[in-house]
This record gives sequence, structure tokens and C-alpha cells, in this order.
Amino acid sequence: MNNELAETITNAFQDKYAASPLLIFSPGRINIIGEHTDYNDGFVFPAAVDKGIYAAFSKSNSGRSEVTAADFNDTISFSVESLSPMEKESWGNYILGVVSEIQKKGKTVENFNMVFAGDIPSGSGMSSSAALENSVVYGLNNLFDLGLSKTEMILISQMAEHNYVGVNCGIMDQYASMFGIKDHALLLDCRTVEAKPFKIDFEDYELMLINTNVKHSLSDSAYNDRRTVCENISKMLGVKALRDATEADLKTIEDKVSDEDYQKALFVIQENNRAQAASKAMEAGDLEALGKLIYGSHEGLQFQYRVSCAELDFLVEKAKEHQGILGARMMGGGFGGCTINLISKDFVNEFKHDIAREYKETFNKACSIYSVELADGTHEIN
Ligand code: GAF
Repeated sequence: MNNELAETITNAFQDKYAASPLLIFSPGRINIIGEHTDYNDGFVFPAAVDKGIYAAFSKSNSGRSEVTAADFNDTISFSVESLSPMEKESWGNYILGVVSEIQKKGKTVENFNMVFAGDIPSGSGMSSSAALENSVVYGLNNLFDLGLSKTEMILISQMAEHNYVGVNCGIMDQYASMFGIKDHALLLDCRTVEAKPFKIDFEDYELMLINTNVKHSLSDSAYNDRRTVCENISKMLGVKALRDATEADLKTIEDKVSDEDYQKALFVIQENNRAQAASKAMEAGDLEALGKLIYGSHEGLQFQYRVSCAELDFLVEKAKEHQGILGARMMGGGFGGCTINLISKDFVNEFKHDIAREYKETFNKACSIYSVELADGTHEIN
């Protein structure tokens, strides 16, 4: 919990509106394994982290809503009675999208004021967007007594991302951010939207993130394109989603699709199997097996699903060469952001030191390294 940031946001809100706000924390997430499986109705293995969005809210009497992103020192003003998307890439779309989706549920949101800031490293792929969406829907649900369940709230956040932000994301990020449990990762079945919590204690090992500090352009359109490929192949196979297909099923249409699309669908089927196998490995305490699955996930993301980039591949290759690392892979949508590494505690310092130097030498920029703490999901701070 970042008490300093919580206090800064509260003070900024009080200075601006002379009122005590409702304060919400909504976390970012990591994902151990199960990438690009969520929109295929498959399994993912995320956890909420102790970094996220701090958002302060109150009702507005001015007939307008005002939202300030303290990090960018930028304010937008609008009326909840007439909403439309802002230009692409505007942070305001995360807010307006959520309000609009709440309204589509037949709920009445009055005008409000909001000030927010976050401590999720930008472009890290730890889903600051889902954290922001969830903070808005959770805050407005409390403020206006809307009676939304947590599951309804995450579906609203997801639809805001589809309809206002333009990314046809799955449900993983919003779920993990809303339902996170301290010290646990969640094996989430994205079809039933139900999860099994796993206590994460790897004893002599820990999870470490390395941020490439790059975000390559076109990642949103590449994401949507891949989702379309998966949906088209599901249709050809006559299944609801790729989660329902086996490798043998896919083989039957091999000559009807391009090799690239075939490999993408194959990746999804295999990644979904890996996510489930990972839960078995964790239940058995078999970290070596878990590590192999994690390396396998990266290989698939790199060569079959093609959502990696040179910086991510470099970090994973270096992890493979280094002593004490059981698994490493890119995390999240891809084209930048972080790798997640399952590393022996004995080698953390040495690897940090080596990788920082090697990354700098190769890409002429710094990577950032974080240990992660698994935290509770979106909640009110008193
Ligand atoms: C992004 C999306 F928002 C998620 O829904 C998920 O598909 C992920 O990429 C890839 O696993 O974070």
C-alpha cells in the first residue's frame, strides 16, 4: 500500500473541491501463465499486485463532471448526460467508457468529481488500464449506490475497453484487479468467470519482473487482429471458442488456413493446456515443471503467436543462460512491457546486476527490475 500516494491524492482532491473524498485503490496485475487464452474462453493464472490506481471521488453539484489525472496534470470535464468517446489514446476514454457502460445497464450515474494517480510503472504490461476502469466503476457504484456485483463491474470495465478504448480485451485483467487475494494467484476459468486461488509461496524461489521499458506501436491493432483470427478459426471448427478445440481438431482444417493463422490457433490450444498443467505443477510443488511451462509459453508467444519483440526475447534468452532461473516469459498482451521470471532467491542480486548491464549494452537503454507482492483486489480505503 502506497500511503504517500493515497495521501497525495486525498489532499489534491480536498484542495480542489473542499470535500472529503471516497478513496478507492485498484491494483494492477501479473500473470504467471496463460496468455491470450482469456478471450478464447480458456484458463489464465493472474494475481493482483500492490501497485495500482488511487482514485478519490465525490458527487458534483456543478452540473458537470470533472476528472483529473494527477500524473499528467490534465483535467477533463463532461456531463454524464451526453457522452461520446474522446480521440484515440486519450486517457479520458477509460473513464467515459465506464460511465457509458454503467448507463447501458440502466443505472443512473449523476455527475461526479474524481482525482487519480497510480504507481504502476507505465507501459509495464501490468494493466494500469484495467486498474483505472475498475477504480471508476467501483467508485461510482459506491458513490451512487448502484448495487452492481463485482462480476457486473468487471464486465462493465471490459466493455468500456472494447467500446471506448478500442481494444477487444478478454476478462483476465479486470478480474485479477477486482478479485485479487493477498499472497495468492488465481487460476481463472474465463468461460465460467470463476477462479481457484493458489497460495504463492515458492520457498527458495520468487517471481521477479523485468520491464523492457518499451511499448511498440500497433500493439492494439495486432491484439484485435489476433482475436479475430481465433474467432474465425473457432467458427471453421464449429466450436464456441478455441478452448473447445484440440490439436487433433485443428489438424483437420490445416490445409484451409494460412500457416501463420494455424500456428496462432495451435499456440492458444497449447497455452491453455500449459496454464492447466501449471496449476498441477504448483499443486505438486514441482517448480522445475512450472518453469519449463513458463519457458514454453514464451517460445509460443515468440514464434507462433508472434506478439514478442527483440527486447523481451533478449531478456528470456539471458534468463535461460543464467544459473538459478527456472522459467521466464513475456507477460501480458506483448510487444513490450515486462518479462516474469521464476528465480532462485540466491541468484536474484547477481542476475539483476548482470541483466541490467547486458540490456544497457545491447539496447542502449535501461531495463527496470521489480519484485512483486501479491495483493487484494479493488477496495475502498478508509
Ligand atoms: C491484455 C488483455 F487486456 C488481456 O485480456 C489478455 O488478453 C492479455 O493481454 C494477454 O493474455 O492484457
